[in-house]
Amino acid sequence: MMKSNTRENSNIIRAKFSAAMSAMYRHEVPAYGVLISIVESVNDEVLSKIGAAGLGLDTQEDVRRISQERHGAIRLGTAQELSYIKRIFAVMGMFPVGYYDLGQAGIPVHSTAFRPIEREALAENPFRVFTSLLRTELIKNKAIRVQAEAILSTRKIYTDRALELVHIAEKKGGLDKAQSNEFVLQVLETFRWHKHARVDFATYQNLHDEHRLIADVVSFANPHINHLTPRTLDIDAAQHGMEKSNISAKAVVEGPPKRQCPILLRQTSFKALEEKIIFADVNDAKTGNVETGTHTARFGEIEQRGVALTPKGRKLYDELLLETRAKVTPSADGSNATLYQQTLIDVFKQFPDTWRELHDQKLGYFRYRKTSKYDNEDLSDLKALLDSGKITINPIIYEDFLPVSAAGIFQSNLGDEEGELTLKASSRDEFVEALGCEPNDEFQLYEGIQKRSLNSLLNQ
Ligand code: OOG
Ligand code: NI
Repeated sequence: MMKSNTRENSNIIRAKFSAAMSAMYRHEVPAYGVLISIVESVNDEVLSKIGAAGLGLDTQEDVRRISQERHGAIRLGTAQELSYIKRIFAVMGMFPVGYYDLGQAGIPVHSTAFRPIEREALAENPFRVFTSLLRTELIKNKAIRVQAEAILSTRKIYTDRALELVHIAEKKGGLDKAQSNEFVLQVLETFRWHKHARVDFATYQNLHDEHRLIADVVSFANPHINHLTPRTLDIDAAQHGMEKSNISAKAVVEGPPKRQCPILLRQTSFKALEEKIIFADVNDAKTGNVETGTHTARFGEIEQRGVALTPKGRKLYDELLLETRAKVTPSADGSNATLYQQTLIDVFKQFPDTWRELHDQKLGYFRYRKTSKYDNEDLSDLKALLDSGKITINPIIYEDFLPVSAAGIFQSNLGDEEGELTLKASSRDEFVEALGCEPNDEFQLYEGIQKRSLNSLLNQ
């Protein structure tokens, strides 16, 4: 077989894609480049203080890759766009996981996360894309709804060549190196920012009056990537770094509080930029004037991840978050941010904060490793084996998203005046139909990793 025909591993295609997105976004949004340097210096400092071992980093993890992007986000307009993106991401080894109903928070989208699902693939390159689908049925004004759907139905967000390469990959079971390089460049076009809107000023205004997000999805020729998110080892330090660099940071860090044993996901972002756009009814025949306006959609975000929780752990997390928010609702202007953080810390004292408690109470997922003391023991009493140091545990990192946090990220980038929509109940079935399959269940994936690690003890 000729070497040039060798298939490129999907992990490599994903890594190339994530690097290409990063370069493009830094160029498009210079503040994002500043954010990356803040994250890099915070991470360097943490690593030099406590080292990779102190962080309990996965042994497969490459320290040099710590500050790289972990996720991005896009918002699609039609079922067909979603079903195509599923096929495009599959070529990169990314599959839909989870269903997020943002409607509950007054945001007219529902979402899934396309991500690698195998542990080895995650370790290779964990890049994922939070992918939302606009729910046009929520547009109250019927004429505008019909118009928005008509506008969306005529756009083509993927290049012909990108789709051709998807077909080739599906037929041949992959792409060769040259094809995969071309594929990455072609797919990048879908996420590029274009300052030319596809609609005129009046239409933009009408869409915007319904909801800012509706204008963001419908007015443009393609679903520009709206943020990228590198991983930080100390999100509180990075948040301070943003404030010091005059980057307008979101008022509160979303998710659980700072803890000894990090759980799930903590996130913060800088506010979306106001960018100049040019409307479609551009040239005034007499004056030659171009009708311009501004649009806010694109921002930067950072994240810090902890252990994945079991359904029992997740239930406790949801309850404690609710309890916190019943006491203090974080206001968009940040005026009660300190009180909110303090309340969060206090309420979360109810959440056990050692790995052993999280493990023993079945609140989190872990991988097991045998130590030199282990000698083919019976695995029925894991606690005894852990007590005697015959086996040890490592947290399995959470790879997904949190709906309340996601809503907070959306909202901080939409302006404070939103929340007008009265939303119908979620429509998971519709989303699944548009996607063309059931998304993977995140709990099953983590449980599978934990089980396999247990089984591999037997075979070691
Ligand atoms: C997605 C917001 C959600 C996250 O990290 O929770 C998200 C969007 O603004 O399109 O990315
Ligand atoms: Ni995000």
